[in-house]
Amino acid sequence: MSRDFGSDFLWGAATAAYQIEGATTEGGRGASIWDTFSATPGKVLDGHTGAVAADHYHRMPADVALMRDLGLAAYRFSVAWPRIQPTGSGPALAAGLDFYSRLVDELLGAGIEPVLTLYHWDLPQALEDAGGWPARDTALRFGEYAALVVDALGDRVLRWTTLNEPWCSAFLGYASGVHAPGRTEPAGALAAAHHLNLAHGLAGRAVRDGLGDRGLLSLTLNLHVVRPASQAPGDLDAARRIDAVANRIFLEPVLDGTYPADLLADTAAVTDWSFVHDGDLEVTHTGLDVLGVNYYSSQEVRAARPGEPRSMDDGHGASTSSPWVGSPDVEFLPRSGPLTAMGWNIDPSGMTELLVGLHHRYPELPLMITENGAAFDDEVSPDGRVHDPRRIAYVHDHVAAVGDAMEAGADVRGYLLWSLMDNFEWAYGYHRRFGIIRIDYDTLERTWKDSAYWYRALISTGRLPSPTDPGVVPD
Ligand code: IFM
Repeated sequence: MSRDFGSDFLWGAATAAYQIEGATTEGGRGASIWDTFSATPGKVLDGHTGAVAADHYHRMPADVALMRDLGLAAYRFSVAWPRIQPTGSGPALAAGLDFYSRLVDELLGAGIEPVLTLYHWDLPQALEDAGGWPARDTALRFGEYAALVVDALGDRVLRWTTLNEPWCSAFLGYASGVHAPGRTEPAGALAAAHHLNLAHGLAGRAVRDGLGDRGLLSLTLNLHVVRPASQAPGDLDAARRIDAVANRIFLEPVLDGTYPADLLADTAAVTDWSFVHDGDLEVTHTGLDVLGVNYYSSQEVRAARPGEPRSMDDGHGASTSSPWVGSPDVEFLPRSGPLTAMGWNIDPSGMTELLVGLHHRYPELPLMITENGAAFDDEVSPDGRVHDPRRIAYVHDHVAAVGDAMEAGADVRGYLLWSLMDNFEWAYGYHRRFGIIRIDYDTLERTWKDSAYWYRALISTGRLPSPTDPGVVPD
């Protein structure tokens, strides 16, 4: 018997503005840090940028029709802040709001629930020029921006996510510098993390003020499943440190109204945390109606062995500056087993472990998988189809792992696959394909991969098909 997820379970797919929209100079849109970063030689593989991406800005109605054909019940997208406020402050631009308003109307017309993310990494460049996320003012501006979007779309959108993966914004953006804006300032990265938490709180207030009990407030985190290489005290401490600076640095201010004491101790040599002002933790402590969980792979860490070469296979790109602020002696062990095109290991048990762990720590908290999926080097076959059995197997095994967590008590409300379509994969440009729909970047043609037919079969029944079940494929 295949597993039945029930009729209330929300099946969908996810994307993000800069990764698919293109049209970066249209509708009055201002520049974002990713426009600047990707235009800087050496920052993105082969100099790729989001200028055209999947051209979703111009093809939106057809893309929503495609989602309807897939049978999606929900679609997670992000709003590009610089389309709404080109310089990150001031009144909303009508053209920007209009694009997302039309998207929401198309989705609702197709029977698809919009799941809106306010920030998926495209900070207006003008705000970066004024200090970026290490500057407190950026959080205040984000609260204002959130209120503008809530005001325009809150009559139709009920599911609001403030931030996507603030760990990446803070630590890849400001510590290792492999993401925009590419700064390498460990103390600034910790300040950025706090200001992102504050921004979440301010935007959360805007959502609650605008929608009251109708709205569902969420935050999406890329929580790290970090296992110690052994039970030796040093290795256990390595895992604890990474858990603090990757996971608890966001979970606790939002769900408990505190910062972890061990995190403050681990990072005391880097900063005194004086950027946390009186009253801030009341703002960050919003509680959540649902926590968004992004999970792709797991990691193994240990205390660095003096005199031995140090491995830093953390899956977040090479840099001479570590994203692991306050943890200079932690080593990330090389990954084993079949890897995805990102070099990430495939570990569905990590999904179950993560969800069950969250359930034990926060028993009342509903969870939603807001991203899970895999990049592989897909090819178009001579038959014109894209056969991607490894992606199907990956999604199959991870959805099963979600089911295992639910059986163990975790309150998981839905699964949003990353990604609906191939897109701009940040520092890797278009060289990594996560979509279940293939994008031909020369013609911008959309082609269903085998995984799209398979996922449609899953959605239409709410039951997990065998990974070898092709679904209903047209001749
Ligand atoms: O493409 C990204 C997405 O923007 C954020 N989460 C991880 C995905 C795959 O790397």
